[in-house]
Amino acid sequence: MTTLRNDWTKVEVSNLFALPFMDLIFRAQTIHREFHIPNTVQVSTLLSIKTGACPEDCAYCPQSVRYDTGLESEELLELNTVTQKARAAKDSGATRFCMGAAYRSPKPRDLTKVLAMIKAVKSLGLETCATLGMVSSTQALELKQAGLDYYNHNLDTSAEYYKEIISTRTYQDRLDTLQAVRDAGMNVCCGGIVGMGEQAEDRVGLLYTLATLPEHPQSVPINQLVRVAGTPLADAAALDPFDFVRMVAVARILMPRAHVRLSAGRAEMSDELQALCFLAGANSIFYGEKLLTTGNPDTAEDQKLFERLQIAAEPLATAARHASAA
Ligand code: SAM
Ligand code: DTB
Ligand code: SF4
Repeated sequence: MTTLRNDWTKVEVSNLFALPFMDLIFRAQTIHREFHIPNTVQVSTLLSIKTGACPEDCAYCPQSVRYDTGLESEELLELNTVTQKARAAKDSGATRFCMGAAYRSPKPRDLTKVLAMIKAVKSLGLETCATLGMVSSTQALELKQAGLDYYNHNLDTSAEYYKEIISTRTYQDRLDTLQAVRDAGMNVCCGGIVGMGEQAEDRVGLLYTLATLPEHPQSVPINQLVRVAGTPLADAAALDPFDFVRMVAVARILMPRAHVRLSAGRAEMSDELQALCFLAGANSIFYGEKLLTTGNPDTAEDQKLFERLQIAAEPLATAARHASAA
């Protein structure tokens, strides 16, 4: 019996990364089967509800106003557009709909509109997720009351490397938002990005911080950097794919109950590499031809991959700690 632990040390995390690859994968898959239904993957669809012109300076992000990435900005979408997209996502097999906005933090007028979107998406029988930047305790409670099941807010990297990536808000700001979300009783979706030029110790540091939060995030997205021309990280060195798999496996071992999402970067991954990620304990994906602003595999391609691997989409709400009423 594996027990859930929040007292991991950095040395223990580092030792997991140092395991021979096959031992690491074996251990991750063993724990995976203790806590999750095998051959099942949770399916989420993303929609950018407000695109670009973001005041923050996240070095990886095509939506920052500071970098010329050729991206066209878009105001907050109309409610109708969002419900249409959510219905389409449900019809094509998604069970969770994640709405992303390029905000530092939502302004009251915008939040009111987003609350209406959450209510509408929830009423379609989908799980709801939003990522709107920093939120206060009051805002988190408003989101929860509107029916938000998950709030996504990533730590992105280790506390030490963070300063190299973002200067416009601190690691502590991020931890404060995560606390507000937890205290409001929502499920926390929090992970990071690999391939930003970080050292091995920064990957250790990120997973250590996630696994020693007062409660493990219910959802842990592991993103491979999408290198977008015009961003400071456009020319970051390519990642060794096995290092990405190691990241998934260690996340699985440290946070056994969490859904670990094989997140951004799938468009550049082979089917075999994705299968290895599932073997290492990934059990959630973004589904649909677009992430927020960059590409994702076609739905038909993903359906074929699931068929070839005999993977089934996870039924609604098996993951939620706090399933809010529709
Ligand atoms: N503006 C909000 C915020 O930053 O909290 C929400 C949207 S933001 C785009 C959500 C997350 O997307 C970021 O925290 C980051 O982890 C991820 N992301 C953004 N650009 C990415 C890229 N080029 N490659 C991989 N992940 C990326
Ligand atoms: C997460 O961890 N990854 C998603 C979601 N949460 C919001 C975003 C990935 C964005 C990739 C770059 C883009 O499409 O703009
Ligand atoms: Fe803005 Fe979020 Fe992109 Fe940072 S990651 S620039 S906060 S949209």
